[in-house]
Amino acid sequence: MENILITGAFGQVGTDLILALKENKPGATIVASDIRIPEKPKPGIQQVVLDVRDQEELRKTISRYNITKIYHLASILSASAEKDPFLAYDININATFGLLKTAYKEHVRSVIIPSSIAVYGPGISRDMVGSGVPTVPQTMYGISKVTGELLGNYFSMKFGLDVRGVRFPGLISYETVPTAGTTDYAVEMFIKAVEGKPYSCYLRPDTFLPMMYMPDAMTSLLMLSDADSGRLKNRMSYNVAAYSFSPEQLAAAIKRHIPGFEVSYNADERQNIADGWPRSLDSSEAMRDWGFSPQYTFDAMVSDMISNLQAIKGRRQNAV
Ligand code: AKB
Repeated sequence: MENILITGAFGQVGTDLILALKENKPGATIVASDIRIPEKPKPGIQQVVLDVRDQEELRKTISRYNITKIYHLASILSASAEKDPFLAYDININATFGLLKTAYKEHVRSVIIPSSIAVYGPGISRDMVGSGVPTVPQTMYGISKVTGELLGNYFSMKFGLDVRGVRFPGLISYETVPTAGTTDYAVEMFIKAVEGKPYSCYLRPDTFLPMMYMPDAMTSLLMLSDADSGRLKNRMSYNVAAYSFSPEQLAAAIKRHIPGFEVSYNADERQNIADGWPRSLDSSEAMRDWGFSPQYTFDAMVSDMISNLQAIKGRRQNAV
């Protein structure tokens, strides 16, 4: 039976991963750790306060729960990393190295570390970017994600620790509001539309970025984690994405459901980050090696997001 530790468990990906693991891995022990945990314990999981930089606390947690697998999600995302690159280096690089070292020493069987489209940098052709395209990022987040990939490969080769990773595009979800990335505008736009408020977008209207709906992102993580190791030609850097769109295309799609919705555009420093990232990804290796293909089209994602956010709003109104 698996005993699974999630770091950064109450962020955007972790919140959905807890739900996905509960559904797909019944019987597994799920230990959700984060620097801050919800006051009200979530049912069916263990909640642990853990600063991922504290290797001794990490070691104790692994040992106490006899952890067999770690999803290492604790990370400072792109926009926050540019505001505090030293903190980002510490959490994204130093703590990732510490986690891999501790996982190896404590005989954890496997570690999954999501990477990001941020590994790519300016100077490449930005369309249908494959995993073999050189990764020369100019942001601290991108540098840290490339380093995480390289460290994962190193620990796999040198120590036989089974480390795997996907390069995520922008992720769209309704469970948690992301606040530290460059692709977060998409979730913010949905939320404002459902609240009946206008939205001021921090990216130019024509900024194309690869994106994916969270249920597909969860499927990709679980499929990669369960994939036969012999089939993995590329351990740490599987591109996954579903579609690409720009803010103006998303606004138009939302307006088909909520006609009065208004969006204005005021690009800020996050535009520079987005301009260095791919416009679209080639995800064919994930399909070839472990059969991943996303289920949600752009239109299906937009409808599902709006109906889920409307349901959440309704529940909140009823609770008042
Ligand atoms: C971000 O915008 O920083 C993240 C990412 C693409 O990794 N969503």
